[in-house]
Amino acid sequence: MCALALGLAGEASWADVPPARGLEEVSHRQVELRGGFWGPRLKTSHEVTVPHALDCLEKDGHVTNFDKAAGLAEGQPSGHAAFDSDLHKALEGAMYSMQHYDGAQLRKRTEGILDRILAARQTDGFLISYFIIRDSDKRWQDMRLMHQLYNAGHFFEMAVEHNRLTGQTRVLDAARRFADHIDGIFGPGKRYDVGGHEEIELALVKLYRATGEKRYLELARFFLDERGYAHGTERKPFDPNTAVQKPIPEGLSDQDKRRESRRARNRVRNGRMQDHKPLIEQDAIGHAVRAGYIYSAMADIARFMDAPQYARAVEHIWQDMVGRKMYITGGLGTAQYHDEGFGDPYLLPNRTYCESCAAIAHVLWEHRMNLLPGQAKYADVMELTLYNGMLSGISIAGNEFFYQNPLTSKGGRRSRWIGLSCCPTNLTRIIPQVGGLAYARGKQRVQVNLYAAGEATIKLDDGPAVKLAQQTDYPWAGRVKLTVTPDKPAEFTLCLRIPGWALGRPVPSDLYRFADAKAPPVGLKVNGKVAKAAPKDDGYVHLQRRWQAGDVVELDLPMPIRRVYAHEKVLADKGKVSLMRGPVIYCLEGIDQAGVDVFKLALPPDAALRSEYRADLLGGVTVIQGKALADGQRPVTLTAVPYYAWANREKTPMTIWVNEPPAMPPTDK
Ligand code: FUB
Ligand code: ZN
Repeated sequence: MCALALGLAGEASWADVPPARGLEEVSHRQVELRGGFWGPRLKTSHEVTVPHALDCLEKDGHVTNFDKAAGLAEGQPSGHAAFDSDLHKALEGAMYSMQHYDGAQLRKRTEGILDRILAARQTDGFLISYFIIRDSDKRWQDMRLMHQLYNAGHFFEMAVEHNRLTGQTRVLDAARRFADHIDGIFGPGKRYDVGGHEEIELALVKLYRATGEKRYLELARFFLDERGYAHGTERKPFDPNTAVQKPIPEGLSDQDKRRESRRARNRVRNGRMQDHKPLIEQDAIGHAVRAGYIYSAMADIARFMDAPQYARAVEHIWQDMVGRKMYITGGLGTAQYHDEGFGDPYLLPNRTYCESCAAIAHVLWEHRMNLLPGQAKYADVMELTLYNGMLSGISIAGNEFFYQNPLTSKGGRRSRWIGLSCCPTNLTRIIPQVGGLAYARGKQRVQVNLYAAGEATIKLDDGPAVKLAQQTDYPWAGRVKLTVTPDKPAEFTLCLRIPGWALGRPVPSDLYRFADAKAPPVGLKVNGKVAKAAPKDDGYVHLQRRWQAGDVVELDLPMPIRRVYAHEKVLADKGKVSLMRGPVIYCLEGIDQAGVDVFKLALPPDAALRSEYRADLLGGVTVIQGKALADGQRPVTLTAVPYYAWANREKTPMTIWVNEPPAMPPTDK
């Protein structure tokens, strides 16, 4: 166990800025996930994903871009204007990872890269390699397209994590200088504008929390408040009828024509950038990565400022998303409008977009939603997205990635790397953070959101430091043993999330439902004595007592195999069923169906299904098997594997939604 991670000293690196509302998070630094499902994944991330990401980024010129910007190398910038952000994300992932695993060599490597980044700093604090090398006079032009604030946001997030890992301030200071520079340009009475790709907003909240500097929080709020208004020197409501439409010039090359038409589309601000009207009037709309980040920031601002309008607005958006626009995997974004974004309500085609970054942004958003009012329904969706739509983005070996995560495919193969590597680098930083999603704390309250083998240390305000050890095979089995060890006997409430799936609901809306909503009873014991497992309205069982070292809580969440149906308005899933067990969504892969076409397989509603843990398969998974019909009549055995694990063997077709023939009428005998 890494002493650094469980020491409480690390928490002191947050400035003293408690949230105005809601709960506090328990940082990943206080949680060690060892063994079980996540332990090996964190280890793979540290040993394989992080070094692989840094290798690819170095090879693709992300680091030399900074050398060029520092005047230490010649040439034009490599890649897209957002290239810096990818490097910052991978470095951030390395920082998280080094909190949990020994990283002497990695530390040397990352510090070396940081030296090269910092060497490119401009005297005014500006630090984006692309604009230092070229277009220096256009630094703050074309804000819809050029990702300036997005790059800055990822730099700030990485700098905060570097500070938390090392205690050093050199990177954090550079982030502050850059944030001060931005704050000098944008804001009330200065320039009214916003970036086309949100991210800086949530990063500024982090920077505020790390430094205590209120201006950063106010700037984050400014960028929220300004969305949906005409920008320039004054603030006026956006009127789509007066949007400037410049004709595309004649005689351009195809590539330039494409770029210009993209620019024209972005000038006519549609919902793609959540900038067509004020955020507090919006539904879930537009590019799903940008959306997840700005919704996260809305929840943050509602938590750290007096801004109940953002709490109301983000809840409205959440209802729209979870009730009409989310895939059963927690994935978001259909590409209906060619914008990597949300489609119309209930329009959820299975050959779809569902970008890995969108799933990650979704996880981060649900985490913040959970902290706001402390309700389990958000952790339900966070868990669903983590185990399914997010995890499918990365191979089990940790070095291949999906950008898109469709629910059906003729055969998929993850890529070793992707040029604009938003998804691989985002996956590099989300896996080592998972421990930080598992708990939350409030006044005299410890909240368990995720069941995962490992140990956490949670310091309650004016209360004890509580060690919580979880022993569990979750998500393959629903038994969880929690050993509670406060450093002194103390009264507090241990809140255990009873997942929606254990109560007969796959999601907290009517977008998906189980064929049979009856749920077997949840078991609960405290020190061997049966306790009531009924959750309160917030979705948690509240165990309030005087806790002493060595108290043991045993939770038993039965995990029957569930058949899931989509809302009848989701035409793509009509006549189809999917399988879920615990929080895991299953799929059929051709390789497991002995020559039977997965798209022609049919699973009768009354077919018996059984589950079996297979240690030898796909890194250890529970598979589901049952009798199905091939070509409408031939009985065959169907084998379903967890969706996240698809495309880790040879390339074969895959589907989550399986045809379901009508039930056979009972025969007279
Ligand atoms: O533009 C930066 C990132 O690249 C976006 O978040 C992704 O959708 C991809 O387009
Ligand atoms: Zn991405």
